[in-house]
Amino acid sequence: MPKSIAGDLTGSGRRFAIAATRFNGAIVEQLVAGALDCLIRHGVKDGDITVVRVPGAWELPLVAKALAESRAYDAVIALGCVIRGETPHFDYVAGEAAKGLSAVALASGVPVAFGVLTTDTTEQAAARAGLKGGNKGVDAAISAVEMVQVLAAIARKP
Ligand code: INI
Repeated sequence: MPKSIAGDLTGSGRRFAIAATRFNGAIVEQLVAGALDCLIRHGVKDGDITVVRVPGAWELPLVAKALAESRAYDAVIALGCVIRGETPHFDYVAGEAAKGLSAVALASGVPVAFGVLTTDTTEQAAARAGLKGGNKGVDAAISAVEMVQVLAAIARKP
């Protein structure tokens, strides 16, 4: 019988930092609302959540690094929105945000959830921020909770 390790979706007693961009703020605030609601519904206390605003997606990795290295949080949730139609440097901003956030998680050992929408249009972004059902902030928050738990389970059962 193979051994199995899985993280449950219990967030109680855990601390989370949300880094959210001001750029495309109307959409990103919907992601923040979704992430907060999700964390609370999974048992995280209000006071165990910190929301940090950053200018844009480009800045997310550096702030995620500072949050992860502070060791004050069990996971970081990065939320943002990069829309291709609105920027000729879409690929740089979106690509570097993704690469940087991944690098922070690997270097720090602290889970960093990728809740950055990368879409062609504002309509697509709004749809993924709750307008049509799905909300990337919720997805990122639940991934963060699961990652905290799966890493804790691995540490308990080497
Ligand atoms: N930042 C975003 O978060 N989303 C975008 O779509 C975007 N566009 O369109 O350019 C964007 N640019 C700003 C960038 O993230 C930095 O804040 C800026 O370059 C200053 O460093």
